[in-house]
Amino acid sequence: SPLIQRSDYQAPAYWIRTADLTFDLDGAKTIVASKLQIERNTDLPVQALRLHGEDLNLLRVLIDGQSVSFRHEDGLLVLDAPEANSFVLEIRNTIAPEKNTQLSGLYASGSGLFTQCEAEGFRRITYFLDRPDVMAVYSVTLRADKKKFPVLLSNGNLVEQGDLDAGRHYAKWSDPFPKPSYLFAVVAADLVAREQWVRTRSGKDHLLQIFVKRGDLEKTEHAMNSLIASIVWDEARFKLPLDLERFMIVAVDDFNMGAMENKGLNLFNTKYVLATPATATDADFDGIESVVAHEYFHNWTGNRITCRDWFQLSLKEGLTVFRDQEFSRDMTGSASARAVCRIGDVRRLREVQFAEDAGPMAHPVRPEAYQAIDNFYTATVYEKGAEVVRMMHTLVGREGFAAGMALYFQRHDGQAVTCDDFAQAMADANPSSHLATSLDVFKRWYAQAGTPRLTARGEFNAEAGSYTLTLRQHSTPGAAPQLLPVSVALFGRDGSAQPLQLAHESGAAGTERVLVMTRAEHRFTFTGLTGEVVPSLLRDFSAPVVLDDGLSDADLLVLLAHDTDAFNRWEASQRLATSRLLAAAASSQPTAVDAAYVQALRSVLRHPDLDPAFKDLALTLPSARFLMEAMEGVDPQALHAAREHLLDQLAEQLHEDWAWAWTAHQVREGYSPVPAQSGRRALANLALAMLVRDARRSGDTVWPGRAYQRCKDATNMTDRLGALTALVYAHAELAEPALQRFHAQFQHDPLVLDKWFMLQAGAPERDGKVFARVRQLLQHPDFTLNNPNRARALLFTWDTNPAAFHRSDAAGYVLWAEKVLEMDSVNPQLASRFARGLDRWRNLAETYRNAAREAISRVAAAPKLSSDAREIIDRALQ
Ligand code: BAL
Ligand code: ZN
Repeated sequence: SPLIQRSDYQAPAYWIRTADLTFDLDGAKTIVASKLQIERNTDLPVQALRLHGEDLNLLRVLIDGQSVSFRHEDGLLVLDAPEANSFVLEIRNTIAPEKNTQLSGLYASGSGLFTQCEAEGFRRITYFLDRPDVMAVYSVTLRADKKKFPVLLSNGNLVEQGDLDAGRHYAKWSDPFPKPSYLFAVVAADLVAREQWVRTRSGKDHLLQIFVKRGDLEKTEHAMNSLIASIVWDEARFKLPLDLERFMIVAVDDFNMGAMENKGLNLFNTKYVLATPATATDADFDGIESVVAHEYFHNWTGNRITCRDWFQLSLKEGLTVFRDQEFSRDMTGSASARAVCRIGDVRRLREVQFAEDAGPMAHPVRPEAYQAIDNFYTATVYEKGAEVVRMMHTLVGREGFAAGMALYFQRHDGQAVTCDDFAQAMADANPSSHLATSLDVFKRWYAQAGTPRLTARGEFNAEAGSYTLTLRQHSTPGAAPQLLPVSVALFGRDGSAQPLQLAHESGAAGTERVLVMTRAEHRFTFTGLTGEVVPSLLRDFSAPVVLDDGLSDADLLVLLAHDTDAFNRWEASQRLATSRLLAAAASSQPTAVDAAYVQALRSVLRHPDLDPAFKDLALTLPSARFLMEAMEGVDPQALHAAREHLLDQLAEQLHEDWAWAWTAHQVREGYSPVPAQSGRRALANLALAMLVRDARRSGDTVWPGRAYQRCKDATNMTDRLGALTALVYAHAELAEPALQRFHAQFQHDPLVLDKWFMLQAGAPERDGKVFARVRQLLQHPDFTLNNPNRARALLFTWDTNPAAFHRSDAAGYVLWAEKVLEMDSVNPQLASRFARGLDRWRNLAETYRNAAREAISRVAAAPKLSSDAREIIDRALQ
């Protein structure tokens, strides 16, 4: 496929004003009749009408009731320009949903039919101008067998329904809001709904519905509560009300994404809808809350104002991720739980997005070119995009940001716009902010790929009582300096926060402030200091950069003990761990851990005031994925061995402390997925994992026995899975019987079975056992590549498990190549995601690198490869 360039954007030659669609729904053959009111775009020269279409069987084409000639060119249906500037185009075609294993367009899942149209799935339903800047008003008639498909849904409002001959029935839906085709949706299935009426501030009543399979209704309470909370929050924080009479969520088993924000009819991966304490973990409950919110928030940021073209994807995704992150933080109800959310977000950003930005798929938040747009639903567009919005928020403040949002909607409601339009509205609403005065510099965040590096060095002048901080940014080669908000505080060696008085300023000084960099180098001198200070920089991770602040262990221990910013306090724990792990991985001898570090961790664990959720994060070592990005020429086996060895030592030396932590953090009240409980469960589970690990050394049987007992009698999934994880990760003897029990107990619950696969594929490798298990599980009767959740649970977990994937005998890479090809023939979007498992192959040590190149080349040489996978593989080899 050709490369599509952002600079080639042209307005559409035709507009589609209304789309009147009729579906005769059937799994084997669905007939689609489309009647489109089209207007020529008179700003452009007269040209042929070119319609997108893919895997369609065309029956007829009429213009104003007359049949016309057409031709196929480059996958487009081409009609000579009609004489009239305004005309009606009628198309009739068929599609085969049951054969659609790609899960894009109209497809079958179980006994139902569902759609996924973003980004370019609508063209797999009928011929259309399938681009986001063409917005039409849709009316949809659905006809189907009533027994098989009792529920018939589409966007908007139900205007009519009734019975037809021969056991069939119909429903007519009409959506008053003009929308791009990617927001279109249809569902025909045997479903039941949880329903709830809500009244918004204007006094209007709205019907909320969550549709699921029979038997799953009791699992929808949390999703419904999350939806109601999202509606309330968006109206309170941004004055954005629900604009629909009816808001529907439908859960589907087979789904490529997490969920999809179709106007008024969100489709959701069951993973982000269904939860009960017995089947879902605390993390699952959080995931549901954030995805329900995310899709709901899209109704304004995405649907009311949409993207002009797919290069602007972050316009809606970065902004909506920022909104859902803010929502989740606001929902926690405490400062420390907010920080825990932030740490989780940054952890994902650094593990996934920083790696992406350093590899062959590196691209700016607003990409310049793509071959398959599906490949650009990335951590960069989503998570880095959200950081860009967060930096705006930092620069203009909470009120200023709300004003910028208001101006954005005032200017662009109902339009398809660009990232520039958003930034301009934010700047115009805050004219004296750094964002407005350095807007061009700020907008480099949209244009430049790569993670900037920030070097900070401080010098204390005892005589002057001053501290000079020099900040230097190093962008990737060829890139210009970016605007960086650097949040800073200074602590005395005793841990006391110091006033931040800049040399030229007068007036009262606070103890935290944001320094704004717009150039490569800045120098700031703070005065009025009485002693040496330790800088705390980039507080709350105020910019998505890699920081080199040159702090010593002694400095980091001050921050770990005293920093008032929980993020940087956590960061200190990670830095102390990282330097030790990198040194150990580089050494050929097992490295003994130092007492000062162990004591610091003990102090955190035993701290009377720190939140258990925070302790869990601070005592969890950085992941191998994170560490691999801090190294060059990575030997994944050596890194894994170093990490395991450090864990073993922490398990042994903190044994008494872990035992205390386990006992002290049991939750005795009834289950609720609130931070006050989930933090305790997380810390208790970490402690249990360490105790079972240590039993391997000591031969103790009590802790593995306790874990096994917990697997049997836990009253919630978080505790049950925590105990099972402890056994499996420690390769305990009791792991096998516990896994068998778990499978027997949950074999009829696909989402829980996914956890069973994931747990085994993600276990720390030991003597090749995990890899052997993955091979075995690929043959398991419950495994299939046709269900994306299941494929992800096993294969995507495995290919991010460093020592089980990166093997010195290359067998991991051989299996990877095999599975990329197999998956590609079923579901290219899924395959191209999986193919990214070797993105960072050039950063591996030589033997791994050579073997990885060979495996990628084998995929590249395959005679048939989808354009999705082709793009990933070609870029990997470039
Ligand atoms: N728009 C695709 C799914 C999501 O980001 O919500
Ligand atoms: Zn989204």
